[in-house]
Amino acid sequence: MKAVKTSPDVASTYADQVDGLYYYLIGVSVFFTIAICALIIYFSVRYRRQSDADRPAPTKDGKLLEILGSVIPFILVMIMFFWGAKLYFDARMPPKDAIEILVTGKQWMWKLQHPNGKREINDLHVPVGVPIKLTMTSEDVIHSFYLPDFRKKMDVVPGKYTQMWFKPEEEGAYNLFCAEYCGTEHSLMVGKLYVVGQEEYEKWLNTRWVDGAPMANVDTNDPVAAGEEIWDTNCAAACHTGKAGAIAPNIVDKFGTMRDLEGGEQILMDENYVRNSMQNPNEHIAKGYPAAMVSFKGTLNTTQMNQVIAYLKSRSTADSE
Ligand SMILES: [Cu+2]
Repeated sequence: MKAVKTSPDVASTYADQVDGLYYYLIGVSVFFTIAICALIIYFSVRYRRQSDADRPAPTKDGKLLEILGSVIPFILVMIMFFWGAKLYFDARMPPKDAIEILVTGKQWMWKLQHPNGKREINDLHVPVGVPIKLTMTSEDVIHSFYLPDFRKKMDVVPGKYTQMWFKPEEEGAYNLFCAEYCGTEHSLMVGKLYVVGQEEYEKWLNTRWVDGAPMANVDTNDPVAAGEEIWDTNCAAACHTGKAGAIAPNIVDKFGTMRDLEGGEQILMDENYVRNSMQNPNEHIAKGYPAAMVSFKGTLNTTQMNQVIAYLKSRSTADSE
């Protein structure tokens, strides 16, 4: 008989941990559901009107019962809380040595870009044993990047960046889904994650040819160089110069640092801050400078904004994150 599959394959130790918590939740729920149902049935038979069971006066003082009735559920739910919180924090904090891959969701495909600029559509190649950080955004509606075998899922939202990470531990091909209904062809917004050996990944990353045949959907375009060009041609180099009398602060090497704002607040210069500043420059005004920047909303597309961010990251002198 074919075994019934109760969950997707397990592709990482994190997936095992999520399953552990999941089974704990199911176990607690099933235990109490059965216990409560069984007691309801037992009591309704035992103490039915016609039965001659003992019916002593109600207990007024049940301290032990009260303490057990509070402490046991408290312990059970605190286990859920701390276990869940630990897994949540693990999932939210990518390791520093992670390879960063840019993900753009679009009706109805996944566009992916590797650190050297190599691009793929709906396929994602990653090396085994190395943490992979995904920095994700959408060109249209909300999508959700879902790797069921890794028990990792994160919304991909237009106008901002979200992140998720995973560590592939075994070579193989895994499913990649969009898990947020995003239009008529949502169900076709699927892809494959290919976990390959380190050497194979390097080779794959640095060649446009595999087995003598050109690979589909491959396009290399160095995002840092492209970002620098955009930076230089869009007044950024003339405004954010750092020279005396400049109308904007010199931020070219400041990615990952805290920036002072008018009004005394500080803000971290991260992907979301840079992107938001390009689109809504007057939302956060740098301390000591006029609100003089123009918006690049509609002028720069998602890819170009990603390139500008890649350039600023490459120039950063901060110990990033
Ligand atoms: Cu989608």
